[in-house]
Amino acid sequence: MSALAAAAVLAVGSSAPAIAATTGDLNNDGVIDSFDLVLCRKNLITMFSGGQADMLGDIDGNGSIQINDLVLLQKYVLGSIK
Ligand SMILES: [Ca+2]
Ligand SMILES: [Ca+2]
Repeated sequence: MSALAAAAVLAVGSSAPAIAATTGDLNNDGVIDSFDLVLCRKNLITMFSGGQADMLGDIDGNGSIQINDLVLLQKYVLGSIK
């Protein structure tokens, strides 16, 4: 299983159903594609301006969203890495 396919399960409260989220699938539509790439770029810009970025874009899992996460996501979407 690749790092991009690793799933993170977020539980919101004890009575709420768990929401499964996949690293790299920023719009949570079940596929990792160019739309996620656009969102990752947008999150990078938002983070640079002091906003809170969506951590699903933290592809390498180092705790922050940086340009290398965007590069990894782009390589995955283009098929050069799995
Ligand atoms: Ca997606
Ligand atoms: Ca990262």
